[in-house]
Amino acid sequence: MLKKLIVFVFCLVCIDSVANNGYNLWLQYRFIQNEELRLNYQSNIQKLIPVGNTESIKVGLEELKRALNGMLGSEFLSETHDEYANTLLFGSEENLSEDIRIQLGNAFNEINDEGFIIRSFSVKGKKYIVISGKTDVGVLYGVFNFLKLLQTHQSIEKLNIVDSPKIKIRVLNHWDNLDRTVERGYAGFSIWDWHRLPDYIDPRYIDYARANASIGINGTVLNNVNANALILTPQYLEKVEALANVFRPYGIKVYLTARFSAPIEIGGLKTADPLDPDVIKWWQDKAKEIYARIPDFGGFLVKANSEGQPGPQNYGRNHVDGANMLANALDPFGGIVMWRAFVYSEHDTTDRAKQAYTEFVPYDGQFKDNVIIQVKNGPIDFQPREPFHPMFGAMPKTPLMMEFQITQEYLGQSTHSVFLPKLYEEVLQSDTYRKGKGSIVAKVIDGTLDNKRLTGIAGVSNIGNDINWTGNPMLQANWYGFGRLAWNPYLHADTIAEEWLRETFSNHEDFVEPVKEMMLNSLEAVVDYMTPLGLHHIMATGHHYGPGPWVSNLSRPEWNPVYYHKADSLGIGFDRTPTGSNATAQYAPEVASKFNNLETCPEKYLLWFHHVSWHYKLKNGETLWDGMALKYQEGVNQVASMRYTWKQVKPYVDEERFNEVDMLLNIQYKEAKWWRDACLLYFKQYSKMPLPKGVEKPTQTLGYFESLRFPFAPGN
Ligand code: GCV
Repeated sequence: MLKKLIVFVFCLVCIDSVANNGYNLWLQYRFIQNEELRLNYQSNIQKLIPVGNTESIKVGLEELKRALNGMLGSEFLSETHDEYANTLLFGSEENLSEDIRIQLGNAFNEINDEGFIIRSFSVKGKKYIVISGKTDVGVLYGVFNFLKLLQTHQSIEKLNIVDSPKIKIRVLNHWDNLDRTVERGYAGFSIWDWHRLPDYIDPRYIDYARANASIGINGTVLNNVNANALILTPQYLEKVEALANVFRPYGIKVYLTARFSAPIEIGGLKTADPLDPDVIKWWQDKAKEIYARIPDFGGFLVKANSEGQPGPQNYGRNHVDGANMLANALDPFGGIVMWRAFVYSEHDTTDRAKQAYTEFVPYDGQFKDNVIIQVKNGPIDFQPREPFHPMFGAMPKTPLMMEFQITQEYLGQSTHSVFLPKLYEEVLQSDTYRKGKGSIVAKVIDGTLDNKRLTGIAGVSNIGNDINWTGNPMLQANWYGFGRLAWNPYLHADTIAEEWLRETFSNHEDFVEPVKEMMLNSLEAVVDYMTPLGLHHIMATGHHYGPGPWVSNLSRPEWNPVYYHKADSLGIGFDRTPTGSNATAQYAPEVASKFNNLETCPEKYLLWFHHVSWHYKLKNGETLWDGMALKYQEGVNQVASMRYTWKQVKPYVDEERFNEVDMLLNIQYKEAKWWRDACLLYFKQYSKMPLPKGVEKPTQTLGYFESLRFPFAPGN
């Protein structure tokens, strides 16, 4: 007992004395206190043998040394180990000796070019752990996965892991501007120091690449989709080239957003008409120029004819004309075009939720092979909860890539601890019924539903130059989780949360279990205190920080929250059934009928699809008004319990990160109450019903909430 106590106190001292600002993300490589485990790892890895001499192998070796020294004690890997030492060997298939290759058997047939094999075996009394793949980048992914085993304290005695990414293009989208502001960024300024590039290579670029490679992200779109054409000038391409050179060993390709009007703005042409021969030639020459600098350049991401961005429609052309013209320019070099489907028009008076589908679905099958359409997860815009985008079930002949938002534009920004893999999982598991039951979105995205060759997934980055990268240590989990789901869209949020917690903070069960639960419940909490029961887009104007259900005076109808909630004296909600906008008709009949029918429509989407009376009876017997008010309260209660949980795990967390998360949870709690009070006071004007028992009384008036202004809210 005494011994246990001493060990416990020692542990506390260790944890507390190590300052941790979160910069190292999930690549903490903490010293393994458990001696038995540490000795076991040490005896299995006495010698490191890199096979091959490429940059990817070299960075793999550096990572292994850094990690093993951190976890197993400094410099335990002695150069003097004899040839019988147990060995960790890593290299690609073609560089392995025949003896080693034979041990890996047919495993190479089971992986793709980015996949890896980790296998342990003994030959003549000597133990081997071999990490291999078809390419050196595959090997690097294997190295990071091996290190994950160690970081999460798993056995390395009988290893036989064979794994490959299921999606080909796994990219972060940075909405970073050239002046280093970040659109919808809540973690400081852009990490791209354009002014000092190309000569100054910030070490952060390397750490960014390490972090991405560790979760299998293989591409980065460096600049904002609201694009500046200057990025395509030689002055900036030189800087882009420098970044591409840093990222290459880590398997990360660089992509750029292409401003459709660039031929005019930087090319001196009079038009950007995609069918104009001079415009076509301008883009072909631009592609040639880019590839001369960056031979593995990934391609372009394009936001066209959306929210004021220029596009082919400015010239009477369509999305196919625009995307295919750019695709033709990139094709000779193997580049792709990611063409965004986030479009809605002020001139279209139909439901905004229907517009992307209406505009794109007729073009199914008309895009070139190297075009992929990037579709947001839901039909409106990254709300705390949306049903899946109907386009995922409607374009069998066109590659569609998922766009998730990792940055929390509408989910409390970086002060609210929300674990987004829960949201991603919900979308990926949604059934489109396109080919009958089981046609889930994950199968559309990984291409298996329709045998697609080009597959992709994008996450709008939450990274900035804050020391902890994401402005809140808990939100690093969303970058991590996006990467893990991009690698394997069938993973469960539960698994991801657990891995991340073990790697990032502690393997102690008394830490992992409660904090995992807190993370897994955090999405429902934010949905409840912001937009329960299918409410959506009732955030304040512009910056989207805080509630604004009362806003009704913006120039475009679909920018106003009142457009979405439609509260009136009879009830609340947007009727998207056949009696209303009929947006449900864009889904497969099985899905449409489920959403149309009040009996079968999941209550989490109730007010997304239906306008119902304040007296409507929910499944639990409560009236809609009471149920809604109680949901708002439940969201607040959930944050209270998150705060409590966090306080309980103080002994397992370093002081710096503990305090930071603690303070942020306090802000979240305050803001959850703000959301509850402001929304309930506002909706109460229509329901004219009292707050049910159990819901706290607001301490401010509606007028007070309406008067709040945040002229310098970030990310706007
Ligand atoms: C980059 C929303 C955001 C915009 C963003 C846009 C998009 O409307 O508020 O900041 O612009 O989505 O995804 O293009």
